[in-house]
Amino acid sequence: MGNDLDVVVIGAGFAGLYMIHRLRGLGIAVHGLEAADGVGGTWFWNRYPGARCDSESYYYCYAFSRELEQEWDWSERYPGQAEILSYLEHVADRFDLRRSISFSTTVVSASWDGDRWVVDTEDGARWTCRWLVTAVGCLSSANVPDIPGLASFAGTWHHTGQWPHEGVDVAGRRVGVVGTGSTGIQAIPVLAEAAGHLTVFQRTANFSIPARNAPLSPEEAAGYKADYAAIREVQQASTNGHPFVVSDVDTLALPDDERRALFERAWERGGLRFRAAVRDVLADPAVNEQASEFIRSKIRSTVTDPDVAEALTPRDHPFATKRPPIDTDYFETYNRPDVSLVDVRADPIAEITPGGVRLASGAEHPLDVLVFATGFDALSGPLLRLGLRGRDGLALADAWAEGAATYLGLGVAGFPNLFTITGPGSPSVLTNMPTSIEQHVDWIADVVAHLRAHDLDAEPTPEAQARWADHVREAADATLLPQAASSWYLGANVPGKPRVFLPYAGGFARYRGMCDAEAQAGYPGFALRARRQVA
Ligand code: N01
Repeated sequence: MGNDLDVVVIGAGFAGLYMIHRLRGLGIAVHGLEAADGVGGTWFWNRYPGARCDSESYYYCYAFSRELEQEWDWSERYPGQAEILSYLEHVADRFDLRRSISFSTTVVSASWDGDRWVVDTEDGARWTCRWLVTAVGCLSSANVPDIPGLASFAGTWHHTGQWPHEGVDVAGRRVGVVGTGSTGIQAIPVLAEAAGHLTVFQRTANFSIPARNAPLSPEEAAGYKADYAAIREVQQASTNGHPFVVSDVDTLALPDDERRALFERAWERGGLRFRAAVRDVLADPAVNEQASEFIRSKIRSTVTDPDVAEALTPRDHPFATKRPPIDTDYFETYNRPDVSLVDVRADPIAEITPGGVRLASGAEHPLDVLVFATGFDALSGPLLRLGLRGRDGLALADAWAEGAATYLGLGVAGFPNLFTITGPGSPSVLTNMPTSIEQHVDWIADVVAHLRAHDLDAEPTPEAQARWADHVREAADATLLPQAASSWYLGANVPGKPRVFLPYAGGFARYRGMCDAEAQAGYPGFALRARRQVA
């Protein structure tokens, strides 16, 4: 294998694996570069206790192979990290993908030299290619808060997204968790089971819906397999890539008892389906407040100490304007005598000491293990750390100084022949990721085949990119999503990051239609240039 290729794909998670498979099927010379020593992406790195998918197993998987769909057996309603990793390892073997991937190979820079991409890796190797495809995930750049004194901590600390493969021994120890997003909410009940004492440092109370995880019965699994064609159709026509039909019931018009019964049924069913059970929940503040108040009432009735219940009750953002977590016994965990909640909005963390955490008030919390469930530099972060330089040496960090801007989330003006799977400005994190990934991969495979057939280079025009930025903003503003001021959707969780609403909130089906129209019209949003003839 030479290092000069048609396409280099960076990353070997859901996106990279399928991209390699698709391009190989078109007879295109492709190779993947992966920092980890195995496939899996998110599911390789996120091995924290309780790591599990919030989408249900029967649709958190590839749809491109009918055989794969029928062969693979999921064991639970929501697949755990280890099971998803096994699935992706199976995919890599079944489609013989490993021979097209270099593992333990971290990209440190990639530059367009006027003719090709030149990709340098940490091990000193150099790769060149005509098209560069990023498959680096949206949530792969860990955000560890810059808290004074962390280096002095005498215990061990870990970010959930970089969890040691050998695990962390918390048995009988004093464990602290910073962060109550989806990750913290999954990890806290599991850590509490093993730890001697668990202290949760909460800055923002969060809404959460019970997952209602359970083993998948053989009958359920067989039913899904028999229904896959219909399931996939609903996903493709949906707003979020989930196979749920959003309710058409006007909850504002319902009598109180009927509305409560509707919410109760959705609560009992659990999971992200709760959101779909409430029409207009992200469009109408009055509807949202009904759903928010219902969840608040559940927190009050679950948590026995009224002060703790109040501290856990979200009041600063409408339900689902931050990515809604789903949980197993999250609120119940605060009834344990060995779990304490510390409100670090009222009394912020001042420093980490050798012995634990000290708050602004001077209160000390002694700890042996500190867990940062503090999220990620989302969507733009994984791309920025690749060291990308486009035409005339333009650095991506400079191009995005005012915030990430793309055309359709698929490419960036000034960066020829670069395609970004689930990049900023695409529906990505607002959807079921494998569904969005497959749509992007198929679209990119088609455009690469087109460019190759016609010997063209392509990059988004600045005009198309500016129009798309306006549309992404309008789509977000048509919802309640921007109301969550501290949301990572806005980049608000990373100090200094420009506040731009990053994912496209206009809906998956609508977005897919726009991508298809772009291709059918011959890519009018891209400047297509005949290849420079190299002597
Ligand atoms: O990260 P987050 P996450 N001091 O950014 C707090 C996906 N996911 O890893 O809200 C104190 O949501 C921060 O507080 P605040 C899913 O898309 C998927 O939990 O900024 N606290 C917040 O509570 C999800 O949305 C699955 O005030 C600090 C928390 O840390 C996304 O990943 C499972 C702090 C971060 O929450 C990210 O979720 C898990 C500080 N300095 C995650 N800095 C599955 O489907 C941050 N916080 C499997």
